[in-house]
Amino acid sequence: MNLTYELLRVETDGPVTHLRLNRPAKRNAINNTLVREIQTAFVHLDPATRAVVISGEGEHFCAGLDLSEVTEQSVVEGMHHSRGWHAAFDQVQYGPVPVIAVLHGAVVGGGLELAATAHLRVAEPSTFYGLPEGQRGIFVGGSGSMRIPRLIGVSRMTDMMLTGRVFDAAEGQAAGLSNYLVGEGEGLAKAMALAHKVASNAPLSNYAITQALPRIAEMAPAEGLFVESLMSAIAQGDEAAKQRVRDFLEKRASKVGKGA
Ligand code: 1HE
Repeated sequence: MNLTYELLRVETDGPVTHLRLNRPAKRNAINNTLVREIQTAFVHLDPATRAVVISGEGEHFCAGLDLSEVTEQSVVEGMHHSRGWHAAFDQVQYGPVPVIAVLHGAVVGGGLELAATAHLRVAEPSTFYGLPEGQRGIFVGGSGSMRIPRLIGVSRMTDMMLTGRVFDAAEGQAAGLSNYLVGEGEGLAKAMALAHKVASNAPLSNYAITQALPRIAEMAPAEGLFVESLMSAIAQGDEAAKQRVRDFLEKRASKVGKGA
């Protein structure tokens, strides 16, 4: 399928698809076009894609919701608008492959909601995290209340929303907003390297990690353990798993180590 995008730049590097929010003049603020394009890109990922990297063009990752689109919205339109973001972001989190976000500059409001939807986050020192919804008189609507507390807890998110507290990159790393904190300008290279590493895993393992793990973590323990057994039996039954285990036993695979 030949898809063209107005506000997204899509590039491929072997098994890795790189999606770049491409609206730098508006700090990559997410308007209706961009949210639909994000959804479309994930629905129509090339079947050869094994991992996705998402980044932002310009000085900032993303300034959140395009505020120029909310002023004239009715209550019911607001509800549909929010549900539209949920549909798009669910497609990111529950799409076929792991997603790694590269963060720099502003990661605020809906931009933080998008970042929280990725499976891993790599931040540069310029990154700052904010949830200015409280100050704007609105509330998170792009899944932030569901996803952000799972990264940093309800208490920290409450502080960010009530007081407008902004976390810098180091505070975000300590709080769990980013998985990796790298040097300025090094985020994309790090994310691409991680994506290639992730892409070399057995696809079914990656699928279990991104799809089964977060669901099991939400289940009551007895149900979670049962689903874990199902998932592990399915994964180990796959030929890719059998080959990888044989490779280790026959000394062809790498050992576990810090440099691995
Ligand atoms: C925007 C937006 C936006 C920039 N909607 N137009 N998000 C916010 O409350 C964040 C609002 N933005 C900012 O605080 C700042 O723009 C930044 C810290 C992100 C960047 O500052 P700076 O100095 O680099 O850029 P700027 O000069 O403020 O903005 C450049 C242009 O982008 C300017 O437009 P211009 O036509 O005057 O050039 C800004 O108006 C425009 N712009 N951010 C619309 N967000 C699903 S619910 C999610 C709820 C939320 O996300 S609420 C949080 C919204």
